Amino acid sequence: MSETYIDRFPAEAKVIRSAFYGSFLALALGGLFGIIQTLHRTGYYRFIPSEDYYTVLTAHGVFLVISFTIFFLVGVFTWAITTSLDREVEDIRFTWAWYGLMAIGITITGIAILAGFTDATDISASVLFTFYAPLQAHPMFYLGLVLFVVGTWLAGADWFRSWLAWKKENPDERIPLPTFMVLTTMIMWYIATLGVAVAILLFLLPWSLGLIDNVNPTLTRTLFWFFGHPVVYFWLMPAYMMWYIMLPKVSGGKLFSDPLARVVFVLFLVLSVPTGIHHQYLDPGIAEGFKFIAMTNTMFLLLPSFLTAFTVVASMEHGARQRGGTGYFGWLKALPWRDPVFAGMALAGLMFAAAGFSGMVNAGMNINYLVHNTFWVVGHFHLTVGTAVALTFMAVTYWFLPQITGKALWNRSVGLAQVVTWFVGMTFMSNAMHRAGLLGIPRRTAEPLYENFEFDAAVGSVGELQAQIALGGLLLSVSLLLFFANVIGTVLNDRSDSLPANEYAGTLSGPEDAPLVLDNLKLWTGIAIVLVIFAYTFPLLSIIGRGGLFGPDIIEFVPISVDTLPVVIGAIELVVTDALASAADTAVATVSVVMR
Ligand code: HAS
Ligand code: CU
Repeated sequence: MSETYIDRFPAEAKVIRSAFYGSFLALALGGLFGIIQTLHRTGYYRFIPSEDYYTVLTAHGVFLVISFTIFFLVGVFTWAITTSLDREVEDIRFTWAWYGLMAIGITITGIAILAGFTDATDISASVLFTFYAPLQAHPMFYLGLVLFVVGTWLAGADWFRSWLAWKKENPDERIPLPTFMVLTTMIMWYIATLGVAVAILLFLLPWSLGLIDNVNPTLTRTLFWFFGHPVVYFWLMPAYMMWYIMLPKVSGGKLFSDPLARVVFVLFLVLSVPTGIHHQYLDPGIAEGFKFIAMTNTMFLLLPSFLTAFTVVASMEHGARQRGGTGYFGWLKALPWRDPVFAGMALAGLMFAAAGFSGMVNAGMNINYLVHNTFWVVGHFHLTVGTAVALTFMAVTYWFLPQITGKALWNRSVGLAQVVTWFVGMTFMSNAMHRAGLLGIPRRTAEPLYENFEFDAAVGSVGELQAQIALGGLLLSVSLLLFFANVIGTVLNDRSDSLPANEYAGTLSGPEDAPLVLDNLKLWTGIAIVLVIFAYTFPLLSIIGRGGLFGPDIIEFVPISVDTLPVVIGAIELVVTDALASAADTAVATVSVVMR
């Protein structure tokens, strides 16, 4: 491989470009709404009526976490599949079809949201990206989301198809790592989106169309979070993919361990879904025992991120030492900090270490009561999806754009300034948001400082926190302007013939060191499904039993736990006995084989 991506795959480069441009358009719109609401909430500059705040917040959320992230990642995944299998897509018309479906879907949803700003039509969808009932959106909002998600399903089918075709020709080869990452992520996504598909198709859309009178809000919320937690890994896993296959290369070295990377993606596949109830610790209609199970699963789910921190930093250190770095920490200086691709990803990783910390706080059932629905949570997700993911995507854009356009990056220094500004802006904004949350300042409102109520800051003051949040928001906006200047400058450049080749990092310990079972996708899918069944069957049955399939929700008063707990304990007993029995069987069988 010594050619650029566009030389080798001109047709696919076109689709990826369209996906990226769609993604950047969403980023621009989402960013614009972001600065409007930062200035509004902090009281620095208000020009929208507070009634429009929910519309702004919905647009900010949906455009950024649904359109920006997912359009970008389908581009990256198409690149990863074609590059690592060294194979064109099976049918480029099919690829365009899923892209088209996604684009049409999100346009319909977007129009439904933006129509909320005008009284000229009844259409509106100010329901936030979580679209909890009883907030109701115009049917267009849900319909657009359905089309968008079906588009992503077809995209997954496209990538599976490529892999199966490749496998037929290479029956004895290991799945190339980037392809492995795409496939495991997509299986996770198929399982996760079942929850939101049921919530929309069975309940929210018919309700919004007037076909049914009620929904059960606890049920639709639970189905939302069935999807809403794993969706965060749908954003994260492509960023992790770039940390595994691109960061070591730009650091000047190789990936420390391919087998560990596979383990990480398998763990995400298996554990991402049965944890969603950790967003509902404060929901009354769910028994404490079920919340406890979700918490336990969440704590296990920290493992793949800890493994990632280890593997990725070890790979960076290897790169730094290849570049002449020495000492316990001195090697850090040998890293290519002036390269925006490297600096952006490394700073995103650094931020994610802090994000993981606030995630662990969220995940603790008892500490969650302190931070839930406060500004703390907003701080948390601006470090995760807003930095670990978004900053990684912006940084790798500086590598991808030349590959898919054949044009040199407009300006590397502007790129470097952009990633640093993002990091600094987010440091101000997120840190202050976390602190504001600890004071009890709520999220999701235009008027966070209630009248006749004093928020007591232990250190500093509420005014100082507001100032930091506004300053952070401004820096983020500047960073976005720099980003778009670079994208536009690059697109307007002439074609260049001195671009680097389309390559990703080699490995120190390669796939030959990974046990074969890791590539057994059927096995991991099976385990993932079983875990989901365990984590969700009883909570869902109990929610439906109490509130009815179509509402009207909570009939009894809360808290509930006593009557559902024996069922759970009974079920656990059954499973454990079963597991022990089959473990014993396997042991006997293995021993007899070994003895023979
Ligand atoms: Fe979260 C709420 C728990 C990760 C996103 N999360 C949210 C919401 C969003 C979100 C959007 O348990 C709000 C939803 C809403 O609107 O209500 N989250 C966790 C946990 C993790 C976690 C345990 N979240 C994410 C990621 C997200 C994301 C990733 C997006 C991409 N989160 C929660 C909980 C809530 C929640 C509760 C509900 C709160 C409530 O009450 O409402 C874990 O996955 C985190 C694990 C991470 C680590 C860090 C490992 C460190 C690494 C860095 C390596 C360093 C490098 C660089 C590479 C353990 C990998 C080195 C550089 C050098 C220079 C050396
Ligand atoms: Cu979560």
